[in-house]
Amino acid sequence: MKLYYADILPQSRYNHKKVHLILPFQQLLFNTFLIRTALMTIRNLNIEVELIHVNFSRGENKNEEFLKLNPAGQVPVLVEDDGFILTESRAIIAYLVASRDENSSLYPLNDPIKRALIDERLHFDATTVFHSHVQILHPMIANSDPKIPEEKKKILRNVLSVLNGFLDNKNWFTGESPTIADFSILSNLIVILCAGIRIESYKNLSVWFSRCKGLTGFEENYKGGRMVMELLKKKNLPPISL
Ligand SMILES: N[C@@H](CCC(=O)N[C@@H](CS)C(=O)NCC(=O)O)C(=O)O
Repeated sequence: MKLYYADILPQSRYNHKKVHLILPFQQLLFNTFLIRTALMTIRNLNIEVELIHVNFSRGENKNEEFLKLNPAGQVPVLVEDDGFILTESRAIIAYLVASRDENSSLYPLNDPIKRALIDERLHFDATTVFHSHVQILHPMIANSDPKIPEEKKKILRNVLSVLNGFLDNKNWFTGESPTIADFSILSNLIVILCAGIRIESYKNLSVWFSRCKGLTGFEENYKGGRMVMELLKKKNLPPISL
């Protein structure tokens, strides 16, 4: 199995020696956390993967060979040894669990309701959590402008409240054990935290985040998120306050 990915820091992460890539700022925030979610799932399933670096700055994600794998020209792309190709990070993590450990509580195949709740959270993450921070960070970094319109802050505060509510009386987003929904939301939340946003007032979310520190692959994921902090500093932008 191979995983096509892109990285953005000059030094290698994920033990891949060939990673020497700095992407334009506009791409940066969209880039890494989807890969981190796929990797966290891979680490938790303890499966082997060959990481294949795609160099965006050389247009490798738009060349003919890559577009055969993903016509959208995006990573991550998963390629199985038998030629099966899969794109979309959340589809990839669900497939990884289903194909490698059908009894895993990370995405229980034999429990349609639990699985549906995990899918519900994954869709909320993809459609709502993702945009709530990208719509703030992307223009801020691209324009080196610290001003954030109040309505954008309100959207993000609301998303954090909703996430906090999802965790009422629960240790994890869909119950008493972590699932791929937690992995996916965690990668987004790491971006939010590394941008300087405080979540202490969202009690459930804050406690959940501390709990996540015990997950396999947490450190690697968090390390990837710190580039947001580095970027804000590099551009002389203050930490975001909501
Ligand atoms: N919905 C897709 C989004 C994939 C995506 O945005 N990938 C970024 C990097 S993480 C990318 O390849 N960007 C390059 C481009 O869009 O040209 C997913 O969840 O996998």
